[in-house]
Amino acid sequence: MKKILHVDIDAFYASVEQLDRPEYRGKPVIVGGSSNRGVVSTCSYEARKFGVRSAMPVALAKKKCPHGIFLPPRFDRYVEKSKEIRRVFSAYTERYQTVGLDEAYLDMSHYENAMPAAREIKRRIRRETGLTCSVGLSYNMSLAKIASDLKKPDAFVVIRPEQALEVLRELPIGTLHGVGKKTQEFLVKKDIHTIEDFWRLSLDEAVQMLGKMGHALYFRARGEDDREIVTERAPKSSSRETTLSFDLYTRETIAPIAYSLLQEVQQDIRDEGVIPQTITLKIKYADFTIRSKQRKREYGATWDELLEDLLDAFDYSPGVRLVGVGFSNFASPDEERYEQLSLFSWNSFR
Ligand code: TTP
Ligand code: MG
Repeated sequence: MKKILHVDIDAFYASVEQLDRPEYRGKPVIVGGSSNRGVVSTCSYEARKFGVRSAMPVALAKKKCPHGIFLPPRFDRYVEKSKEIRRVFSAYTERYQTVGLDEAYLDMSHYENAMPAAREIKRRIRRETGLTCSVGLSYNMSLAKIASDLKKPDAFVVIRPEQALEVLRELPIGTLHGVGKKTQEFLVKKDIHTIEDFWRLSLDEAVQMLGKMGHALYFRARGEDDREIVTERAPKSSSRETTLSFDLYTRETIAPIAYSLLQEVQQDIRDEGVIPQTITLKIKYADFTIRSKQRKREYGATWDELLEDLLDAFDYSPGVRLVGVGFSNFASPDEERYEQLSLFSWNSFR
């Protein structure tokens, strides 16, 4: 049996702000705005009491929590803290898989008893980084993540094999990794609200309804997940493109398509846990000639801004039939280069 630990820092950006500015501790801190079109990145648990949430417009957050402390994100600092956290992980296992900056799965199977080691990791993160985290320990990735989320913040939750079904039974279907907002809405329309409701479906029905993901979810709903922790480097580039149903001739009509591709490809790289340094915009014209241009991640620039800049660099008047957005030049989060990367904003794709 595998032993998997999932670690997730509590209110990550907001906690870093409270760590660096002690006068903000115990107060509702809301991080967001500036480079991310005015949405909340995250907020401290004190702010959550007022109903503030990630991805909420900052304007709405101000209504809900007028006395909140609103701060712009400082991505450099979050990347720095993320490195410190990873340093703790690597003292316990070589096999860990990061997701974004504040989350990771650790393979602890080499421990006879993983509990004391897991407790120590949690304590050391607290002591060495000043941040609290929630951890979940179980026998696969899906359950470890569910465990770490059950009693946030500052939680330590173990799900043993014999407890899995009982824990899963009552959880909302959206708790399962792989059920996004759209899938959840779709399932709720079919009167499937909880994981127990999902158990009603046969494997065939789940696949018919949700395709390949239905297959994975059928098993995850039953506490089965055979995914392995991926430590090796993911692909060297990642891109998305779309062929248009008719030619477009202006920047204004092409920009929204490019932005939505950017969001998709950001989601892809987030799933892969890699940090790109170069963004490419590719345009195929009506006569099938292809042009592409790249921008390197500059200090302080967001991907949105770099894409904006790339969009300015093309002539659209010959007519465009395909648009592509790609990332390349990946740095492993463990490499030194990672330190130099100025930001890794998730706001645009959550
Ligand atoms: P999460 O781990 O999802 O959230 P969190 O750490 O702030 O809070 P908790 O885990 O205690 O529920 O995301 C980690 C960081 O990612 C978060 O601090 C800010 C960033 N983020 C965004 O920028 N936009 C978002 O929509 C979300 C969910 C997170
Ligand atoms: Mg977190």
